Amino acid sequence: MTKWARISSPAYRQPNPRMLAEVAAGLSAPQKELPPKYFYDHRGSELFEEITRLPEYYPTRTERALLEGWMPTLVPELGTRALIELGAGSAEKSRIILSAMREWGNGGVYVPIDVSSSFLNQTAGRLRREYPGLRVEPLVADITDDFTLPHGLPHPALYAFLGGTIGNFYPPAAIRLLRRVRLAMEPSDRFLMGVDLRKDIRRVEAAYNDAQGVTAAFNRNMLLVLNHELGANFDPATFEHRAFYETVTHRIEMHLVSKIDQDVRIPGIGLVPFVAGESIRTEISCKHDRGSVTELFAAAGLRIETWKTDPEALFALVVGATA
Ligand code: AVJ
Repeated sequence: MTKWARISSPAYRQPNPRMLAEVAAGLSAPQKELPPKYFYDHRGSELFEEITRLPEYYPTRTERALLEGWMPTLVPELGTRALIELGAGSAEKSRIILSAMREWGNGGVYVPIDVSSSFLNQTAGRLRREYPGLRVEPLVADITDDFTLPHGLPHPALYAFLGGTIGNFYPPAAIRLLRRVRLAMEPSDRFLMGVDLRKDIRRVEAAYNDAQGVTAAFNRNMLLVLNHELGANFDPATFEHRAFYETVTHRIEMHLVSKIDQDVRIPGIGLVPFVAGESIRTEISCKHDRGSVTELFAAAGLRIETWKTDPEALFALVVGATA
């Protein structure tokens, strides 16, 4: 096959075997489910950026204000020489930490890790121009999978997992991820995590049911990702966005609800039947408090060193150290 033929051939002709297996397993479960990482193709990443600017979506701007207030003192206190960021995306908030590293007078190393190579490489190029003294070493990896953290970085290193993305993980998976970070940490290293906090249900539900329908478009985009990557024939117009808070488990659940009885075809999987009203769970977003984070950390060999929230206690930034 020529190079050109390979480029013009649609993605689904060579489906990612891991994706195919995850989708097959998720759509054959009694409660159909898909991993939220499949929101983030280029369009999905754009839609998420749009979500972060919505008036209802408080997490991003709250976390940013916390970072702006704290990083200029925390980074010199820790003496941070390397920043390793899990799920970096557009690295918008990383700049706050990188600027503090530069102020503090150290060139340093930045390792942004993300599943989406498209956003990652764009970001890496831009950051190299903006921070000439910085070594930028992007890593394309799936942090929900067995990924390897880089070795040989200068210490103290700061591992960062921002945005409240830990909320996407069921507790056992969250603990596995935190353990992986813990194993890479030396005693002088720290872990900085953003967590969305438990609060008035109406406030949380509004953040996932915005008036402009951007979250609904973001949710439905996952079906387009499946169409493109696997050659599925989902019609997004036949699925409705639904997001609600589960009080027992303290989490938002996002679903796509089929409006009709239908069979969807996915090459390599077959026909996936839906009855009207049946849903696919596309995301959980767990909300935390200091107690629940203490438990997750303890299970991973970490302890909370510092816990900081905004005045309304909407969101927290946590610094973890090895226990
Ligand atoms: C990127 C996982 C933190 O859970 O709030 C936003 C994703 N989903 N609106 C979140 C999301 C719907 C977001 N995280």
